[in-house]
Amino acid sequence: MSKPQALSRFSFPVVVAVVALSSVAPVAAQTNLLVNGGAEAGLAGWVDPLGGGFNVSTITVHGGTQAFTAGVGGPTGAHNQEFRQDVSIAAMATAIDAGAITVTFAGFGRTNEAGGAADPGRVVLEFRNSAGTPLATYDSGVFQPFNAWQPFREVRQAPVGTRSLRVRLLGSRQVGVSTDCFFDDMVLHCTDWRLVGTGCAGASGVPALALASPPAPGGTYGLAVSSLSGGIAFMVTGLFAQSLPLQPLGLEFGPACVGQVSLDDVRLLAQSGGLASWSLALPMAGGFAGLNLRSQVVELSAVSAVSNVASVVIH
Ligand SMILES: [Ca+2]
Repeated sequence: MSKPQALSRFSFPVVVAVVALSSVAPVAAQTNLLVNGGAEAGLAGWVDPLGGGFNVSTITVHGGTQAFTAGVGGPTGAHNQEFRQDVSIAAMATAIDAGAITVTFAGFGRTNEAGGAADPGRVVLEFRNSAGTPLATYDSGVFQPFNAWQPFREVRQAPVGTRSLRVRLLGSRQVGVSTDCFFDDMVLHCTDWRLVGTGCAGASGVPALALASPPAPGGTYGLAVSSLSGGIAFMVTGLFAQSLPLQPLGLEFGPACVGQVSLDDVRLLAQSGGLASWSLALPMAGGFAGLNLRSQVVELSAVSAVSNVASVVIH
């Protein structure tokens, strides 16, 4: 009997052959939950709750041709300014309340100083519930050293009950007529990570996945693997789900063993004491936004096994 086409794709020689190929090609455009995070559309998407004025600079810019600046506004002398944007993530409520959503907020800010007078700039991210009450807050602190762009980046699990994210650009001055702090190239992402599907047992039980570091854009996504049994173990990562019974392959898989991930990226795992680790650097731009990245361990042994599946969607 000839082997079905779908099974030949998952045969052992093929698995071995693709071990050395290891990159999941970026195939989707970057999305950003923030509207106009880089000031290229002027002041669009943001509001000025204090009425203190907020401007766009075309001189002090990090990326593109414009950046936000508190700038000229309000009375001469001491003055506070704020520019903010609210992003609803209520559509992810179920995943948020299951602890599955991690928020990444990143960008660049700058505080200028002249003659001993600095105009401090900083950003705040609030995780707000349905009543608008902050449940958690990230504060970048004042951007420094002064007179140079400083990167900021926060990766944090959304607290249960979070329904919106408020990004606040804050500037203040003590003297003069201009608040010389700047903000540019800001991105906001939500990442949904969870375990799905079921594995099948090898000699040491069912291989299990756990989150080692969250899959934040611009960061390193890490998984920890346990309950391996000293065989040849691979992490299979793909962009599509499948349901492929493995027992017919004749590689000591039992009837409960199902391949649940497309074979876009396969890496051999070095294991010690039944444990292994795996990681994948995620791009900040042009990356995985909107895609479903799935990972599953396959271990070939006297009793072959597979793990459950780690599933990631970046919004
Ligand atoms: Ca810009």
